[in-house]
Amino acid sequence: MKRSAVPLFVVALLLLTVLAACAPAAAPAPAQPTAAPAAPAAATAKTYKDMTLCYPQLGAESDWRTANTASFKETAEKLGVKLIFSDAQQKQENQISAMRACIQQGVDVIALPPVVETGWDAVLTEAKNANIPVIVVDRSVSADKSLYASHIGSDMDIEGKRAAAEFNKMLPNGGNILELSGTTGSGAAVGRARGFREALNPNIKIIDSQTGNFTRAEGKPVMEAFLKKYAGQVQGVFFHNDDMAIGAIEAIKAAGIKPGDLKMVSVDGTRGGFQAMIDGWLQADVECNPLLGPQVMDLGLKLMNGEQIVKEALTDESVYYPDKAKELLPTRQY
Ligand code: GYE
Repeated sequence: MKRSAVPLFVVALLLLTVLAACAPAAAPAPAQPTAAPAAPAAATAKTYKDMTLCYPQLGAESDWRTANTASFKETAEKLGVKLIFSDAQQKQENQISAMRACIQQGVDVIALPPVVETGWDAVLTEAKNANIPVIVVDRSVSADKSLYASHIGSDMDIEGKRAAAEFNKMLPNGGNILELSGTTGSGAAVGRARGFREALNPNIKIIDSQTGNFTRAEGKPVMEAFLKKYAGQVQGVFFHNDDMAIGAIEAIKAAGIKPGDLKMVSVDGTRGGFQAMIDGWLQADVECNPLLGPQVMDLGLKLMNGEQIVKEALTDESVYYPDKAKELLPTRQY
């Protein structure tokens, strides 16, 4: 007998229709697109263009500082960061009021280059209470580490030790030296003086130490006074920065002293310092890098996105000498 003429696929189709009709009508298919989980929060990560960064610069006392300011301004411009910049003219109270204005404004991040180490607890607490992270830049603060997010800058103690090592090499039989130190109470001056004393050979005596406030204008008269007082009694001078060295060199020249008569070491490695090495005045210049803008803004963005950042980021630095000064000078960025 011949089988039914109804093709198999028609039977299958009929069966499917019956099954579909029997399915519970009260369960409409869920609307797929709206039921999908919301986009992950990472999609809203902040970018540099969202950042308002407060930089209450401590002053404009040196070429180092000028380069540091330029680094912040140029980096902000390049990245699209909104920078609130001020110049405290080396006065802590000005830095504190600039910080308070930034807290009031509700900035995203404050980067603080503290003129001195102490006296920051109150304003750092105010920033913390306002949930504004503070990155301490360049010099250090003595405040509790819980009051700021991170510190980025140079190891000033190591810089002092590097300078001492130069005198140890140049004065193997000992001698008397002078110190022209930076701003009293600043992390840079405290650290450099401490490291220097720790590493200096005991046969080398620091017979006097006076501040020149990191400026050329103050370095010169301090050196003049030194030369009047200690003429013929000293073999060297340690300068806490190049600007004071440059100011002092004017006084040294005026006193008829020739390059090399006094052994001199400075800190920073600015173009002016390089020129002083080329001219024979400085026998070594300990590097201190001011170009901190990119690293600070990178850390700031990480903080805005709730990422973990390092508590202490120290800059990698070295020592420059006269033999390479001429060749390197054109490549120096500050
Ligand atoms: O060495 C000096 C400047 O804090 C590292 O400050 C900075 C120092 C720098 O005035 O030139």
